[in-house]
Amino acid sequence: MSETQTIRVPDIGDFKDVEIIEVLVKDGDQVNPEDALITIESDKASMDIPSPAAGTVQSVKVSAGDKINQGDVILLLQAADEAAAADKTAESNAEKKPAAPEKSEPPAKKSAATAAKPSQPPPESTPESTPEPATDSAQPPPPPATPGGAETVGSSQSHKAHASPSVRRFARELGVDLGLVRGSGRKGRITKDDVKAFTKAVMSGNRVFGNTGGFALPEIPAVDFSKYGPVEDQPLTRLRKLAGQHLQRCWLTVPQVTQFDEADITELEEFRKSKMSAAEKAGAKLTLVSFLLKAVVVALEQYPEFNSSLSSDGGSLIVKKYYHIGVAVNTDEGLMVPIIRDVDQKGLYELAQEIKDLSERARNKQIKSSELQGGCFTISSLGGIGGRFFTPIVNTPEVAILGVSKAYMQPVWQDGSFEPRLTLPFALSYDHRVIDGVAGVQFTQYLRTVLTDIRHILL
Ligand code: CAO
Repeated sequence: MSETQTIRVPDIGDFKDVEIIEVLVKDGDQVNPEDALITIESDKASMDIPSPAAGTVQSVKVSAGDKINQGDVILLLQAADEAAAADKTAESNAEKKPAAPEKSEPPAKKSAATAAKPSQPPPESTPESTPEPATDSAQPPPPPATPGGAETVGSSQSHKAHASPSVRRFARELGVDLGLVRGSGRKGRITKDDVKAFTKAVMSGNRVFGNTGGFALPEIPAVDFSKYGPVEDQPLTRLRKLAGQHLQRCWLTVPQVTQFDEADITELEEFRKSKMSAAEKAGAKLTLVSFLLKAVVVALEQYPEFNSSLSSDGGSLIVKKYYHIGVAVNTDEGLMVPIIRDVDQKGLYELAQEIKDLSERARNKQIKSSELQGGCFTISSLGGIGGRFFTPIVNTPEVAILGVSKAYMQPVWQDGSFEPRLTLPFALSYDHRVIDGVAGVQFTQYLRTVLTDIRHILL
C-alpha cells in the first residue's frame, strides 16, 4: 500500500515570501522525481520546485499568486509503491534543492537560446553558486519545429525570454526557440501552454519559419470574440487551409508589384458574340477567358521572362518553352487553380470546352492533383462577378499573374467625338526579383494591344 507524502517547500536559501507564478501540476497528475511542481519567482530570479519522489498528485494546496516560504505545504503525493518502500519515513520536502534559479533576464553569455543549434542543446542559465539541475546534455538533438525539416530560426531574443527552467527544458525538447514565443503569463512570462500553442501553430502551417529571410512575425493575439457578441465556429475546409497556407507563403516570400491597365475590347466582344452560337454547337461556352488565355500566351512569347521561374537556389532563371496556364476557379470549398496545358497549340473553342470541363470538375471535387501542377502563369478572372481592379497574388514559383475584372462601357474620345467603348480593367502582379517595372508595364501594354485587336493572336 503506497503512502501519502506531504511535499513541502524545500530550503530556498534567502528567499522569503516568494510568489508562486505557475502551478505546473494538478490533482491526479503522475509525477516523477525531479518533475517541476511549481515555479516561484522573486524580484531577481525564478526557479522550479521539483518533486522529490514519484507518485500521483492527490491534492494541490497552493495556487498561482500565493506567497510561500520554506516548509510550506505544496501538495499531497500518493507515492508510487517503490518510492514509498524506499523512503517510508520521509515527510518529504526533501532536503532536495529546488531546480537552479534562473535570473529573469540572464546575461547573453549564459542564455538558454533554445534550439538555435539542435545538435548542441545549450545549457540552462544557472548562477554559479547553485547546484545544476538534472542535465539535459545527454538528450538527442530535438526535432525540427518547422514543417519540411526546416530548422527553427534562432533568435537573439531567446535568452531574454521570460520562462521558468522547466518551460525552457520543454521548449528545448520540442526544438522551439523561446525568443519567438509570445508569453501569456504574468508580465509576459512564457508558459508550457504557450510553447504548445506555438508548436501547434507552426506544425499547422499558420506560422512558418526558416527560409523566410530570418524574420519572425509578431504573433496575432488570440481574441475571444464571444465576449463581444454571439459567434459561430465554422471549421475551414481542407482546401481552404491548404490554399491559405500557399497564399501566405506566396505573399511573404515574393516581393510583388501590381501594374494596372485597361483594354478596349469592343471589337473582341463583337467577335466573341458572333461566334457564340458556333461555339455552343461545338459544346463550348465562349467567354472572355478563352481569349485571355490566347492573348496572355502571345504576350508571354513576346516577353519570355514572364514565362519563367527562379531556380531554387535563386541563382538562375528557368525559362519555359511550353505554355501551361492556370485558371483560378472559385469553388464552395475554396480556390483551385487547374492548369490548361499547351494553350499555344489549342483553338478558342477547345480552350472554352476545357475551361468548362476543368471548372465543373473542380467544383465537383473531381480534379486530379496532376491537373493542378506544372503551370507557368495564372489568370484570375472576376469578370463574371464585378469589381473594377484587384491585386492578385503571384502564384509562386510562377512569376506573374493576371487579374481581370468586369468589362464596362465608357465614353472614349475618338476622332473628334465620344464613342461608347467596352473597357476591360486588368492588373498584372509580378515577382520584382525577376521582372523590372519597365518590363511589367511593357507586358501590360502589349497585352492591351493584343486584346484591343485580337488579330494579334494570329501573328
Ligand atoms: N467582363 C464582363 N463579363 C464577363 C467577364 C468580364 N471580364 N468575364 C466573364 N464575363 C461574363 C461571361 O461572359 C458570362 O456571361 P454570360 O453568362 O452572359 O454569358 C458571365 O460573366 C459568367 O461567366 P463565368 O464565370 O461563368 O465564366 P468565365 O469563363 O468568365 O469564368 C471561371 C470561368 C472559372 C474563371 C469563373 O467561373 C471563376 O471561377 N471565377 C472566379 C475566379 C476567382 O475566384 N478568382 C479570385 C481569386 S483571388 O486572386
